[in-house]
Amino acid sequence: MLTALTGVFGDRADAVTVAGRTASYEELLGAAGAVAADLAGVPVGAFAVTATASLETVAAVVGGLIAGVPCVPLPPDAGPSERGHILRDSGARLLEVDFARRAPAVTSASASAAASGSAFGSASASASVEDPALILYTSGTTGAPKGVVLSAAAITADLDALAAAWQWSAEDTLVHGLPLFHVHGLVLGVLGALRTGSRLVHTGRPTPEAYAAAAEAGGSLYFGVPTVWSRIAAAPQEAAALSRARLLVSGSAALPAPVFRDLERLTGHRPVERYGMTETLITVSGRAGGEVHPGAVGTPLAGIRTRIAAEPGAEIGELQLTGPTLFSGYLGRPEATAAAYTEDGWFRTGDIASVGEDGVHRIVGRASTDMIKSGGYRIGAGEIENALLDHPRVREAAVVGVPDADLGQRIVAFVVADGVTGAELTDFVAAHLSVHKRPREVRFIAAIPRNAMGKPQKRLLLEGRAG
Ligand code: MCA
Ligand code: AMP
Repeated sequence: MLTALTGVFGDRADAVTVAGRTASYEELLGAAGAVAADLAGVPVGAFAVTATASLETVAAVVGGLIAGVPCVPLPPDAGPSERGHILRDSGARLLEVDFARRAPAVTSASASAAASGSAFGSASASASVEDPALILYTSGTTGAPKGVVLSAAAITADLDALAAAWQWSAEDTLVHGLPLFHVHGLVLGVLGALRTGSRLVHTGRPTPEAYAAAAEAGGSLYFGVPTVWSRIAAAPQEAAALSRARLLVSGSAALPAPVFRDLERLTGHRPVERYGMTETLITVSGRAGGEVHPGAVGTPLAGIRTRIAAEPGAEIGELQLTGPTLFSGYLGRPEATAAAYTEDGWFRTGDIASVGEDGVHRIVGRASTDMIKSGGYRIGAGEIENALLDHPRVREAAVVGVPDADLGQRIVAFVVADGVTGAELTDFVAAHLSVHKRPREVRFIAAIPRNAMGKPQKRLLLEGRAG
């Protein structure tokens, strides 16, 4: 990985700013070198870091790349259940990072020299680009989150394809305020900046005010999930500041057409939408300087092939794809990995899509009601249901995603329980899992409607036809 960064390690004093703290590449590499030295001292299969929006998290990830040890970023607000699961499942050792501690031997020049030894840039001669670089935990429809193993090869293939699609270069200043434990904020938002050599300004939180302030300071390329963009579109003054930007990019969930149009009106920019998954990285995107349309996610990136698995006569169906950006598998779950592919080796996204004659892709829905996207976070209904069932007063639980103007979908929990309030159940989930996984609404019902197999009939719940 660091090889790719070689050309960009300059003497820029303001290379990376996170939540108001700025570091040069020299300082970042020094702190990352200290992390790498720690990792070299105690052989571990993977290490975890509490992925706050901070320079420490950036140093940890880069340190892992130098050492050739995969990093597991932990959501900082993860409660004991989620945190415990991730640490146990990955076997990762939790590392504390002190940004002030530097390994003096690691300078930009020496990192570049070390990097030239292997494509990964690892200090270890045996490391390969096919080795795991990151393990990101993400929800499935049932059960606890799975570790998605991403190699340096997949990450670099994706970042290079995105750089070409968005004309992203060292001339850019990338601005975003997304969490550093998912693909969007971490892979694109941190490693993308390091690979292209663009300055990075992470705003801490993705608020309209922070994005506008970064525009005044020279921000050119902006990332956001649709919730971020709709909040910006609702703040005309802040939105107007983004007219100085070069490119606005939206992803992680569908950008509503009215938000697209409001952004165009307020900023003068038609936002570029792109589509991806933790398991595949970003695979389809609009192009800088190309035509972009509301509701469309563009065309496949370089090296990606897509197909629609549709019933005969139908034009929409499951989007399936192949390419160099795909994950190496779910950690320790060969059956789940195998189940994610068709027999002829295409990855099943679970998203329903259509492709126009011009090759432009549109995502029209998801195959399963058990996968919820709220604020751009992917949340499995099963994980929330299990957390609710851990509460002693809850007898039954069924969780669905309901359309929401701000979050895209909001989590609604239908529960059979007594002697407990909705607010108490919300707090219970927020405390055991992550805060963003909490139900925004709890509805008490007499019984969960089930089919003959005992499976909850969630469509009835969504249609309000359950008592
Ligand atoms: C409220 N809070 C609570 C509770 N209620 N805390 C504990 N218990 C409760 N019952 C507090 C929280 O602590 C937080 O405090 C505050 O309420 C707001 O939290 P929340 O409502 O969750 O935040 P939000 O403002 O609604 O967040 C909107 C957001 C966020 C900023 C857009 O959803 C976000 O960052 N989304 C990005 C997700 C993302 O990056 N996804 C990419 C996945 P405090 O304010 O103090 O913290 S990667 C992907 O999808 C693929 C690859 C792709 O295509 O990109
Ligand atoms: P995650 O695993 O968090 O990376 O979530 C991946 C899912 O996010 C995909 O399977 C899609 O359902 C959704 N997604 C990502 N980008 C878009 C987009 N531009 N439009 C619609 N859905 C998207």
